[in-house]
Amino acid sequence: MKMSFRWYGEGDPISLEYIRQIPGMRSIVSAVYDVKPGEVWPEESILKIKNAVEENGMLFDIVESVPVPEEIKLGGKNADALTEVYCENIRRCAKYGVKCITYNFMPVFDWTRTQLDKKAADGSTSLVMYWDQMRGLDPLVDDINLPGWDASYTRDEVRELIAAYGKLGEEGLWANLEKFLKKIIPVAEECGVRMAIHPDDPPYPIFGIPRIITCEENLDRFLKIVDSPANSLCLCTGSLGCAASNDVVKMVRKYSAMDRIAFMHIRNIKIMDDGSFEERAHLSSCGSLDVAEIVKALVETGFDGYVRPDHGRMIWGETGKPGYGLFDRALGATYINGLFEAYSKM
Ligand SMILES: [Mn+2]
Repeated sequence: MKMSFRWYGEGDPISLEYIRQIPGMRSIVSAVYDVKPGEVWPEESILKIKNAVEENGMLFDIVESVPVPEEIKLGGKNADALTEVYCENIRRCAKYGVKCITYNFMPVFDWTRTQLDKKAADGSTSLVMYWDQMRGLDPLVDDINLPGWDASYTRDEVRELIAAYGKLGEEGLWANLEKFLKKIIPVAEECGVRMAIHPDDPPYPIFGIPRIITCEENLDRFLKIVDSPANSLCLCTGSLGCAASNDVVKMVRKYSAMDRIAFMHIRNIKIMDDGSFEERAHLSSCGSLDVAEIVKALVETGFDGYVRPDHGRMIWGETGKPGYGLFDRALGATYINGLFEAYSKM
């Protein structure tokens, strides 16, 4: 297991000097943030991250994310040219030592939450999605501005995108994903990179927008499209786990035994009776997921990929990027390290 920590580059209020002090921290998960999706990453930007990370005694060998432009997901007229750019970014990352690249195939918006700073009884805050805050919203009518959604789109652009995805449907999205994978995976294989797709978060359709990386049946289908370790999963326990129908421990055991998990995002969530969910501390007893059983499954299947503590709560008065403070993610890393050490020695 390779422990890692996400770092948002020089603009991140959490410094590499602090991250390196978390026991067992091996790798930094980062990306080039000064170019738009669909553009080639300047080599000097990749090298700059690598140098900063190595000066702090860690490795920059995992990227999250190289974003997939909407036009690729929609199969637009520039999809082929943009896929070429994507392949070039894989080659460039590999040139500077990157071994794993995470991405997602979520239409329009990445993760969806209704509040980023919900206060818990202990005074900590975390991200939540409450259905009573979601219901009744219609993105084709309302001026929706949920936290975490790309604010750079105008309301008309959002409407057009949602309409286009509605027309495309799930099977259309699968077809565009297949086309994309068949181009990028051979390139990844050639450069020794494992591509790791992040599941949809949450793993069900929202506002009628299709979502496909959601459940065991669909992950099986995804992995069969290109049957290669270069075509792998970023198994995010918190994303898959907020659908109660997903047996996350079973999925971890199965895909790790198949050597098709390149990257683990480990965090805990609490599912409420109506399907709403709250992000919680990593400890099994704090949420709906048995994090100990998840790590046990990884150890017993000889997991050798990357792990990072995913979102944390905001605690001890820390402010900053919701989900990405230092303190609770450091606690998460330490807890996960403890579980790995314990199960490895049993
Ligand atoms: Mn995740």
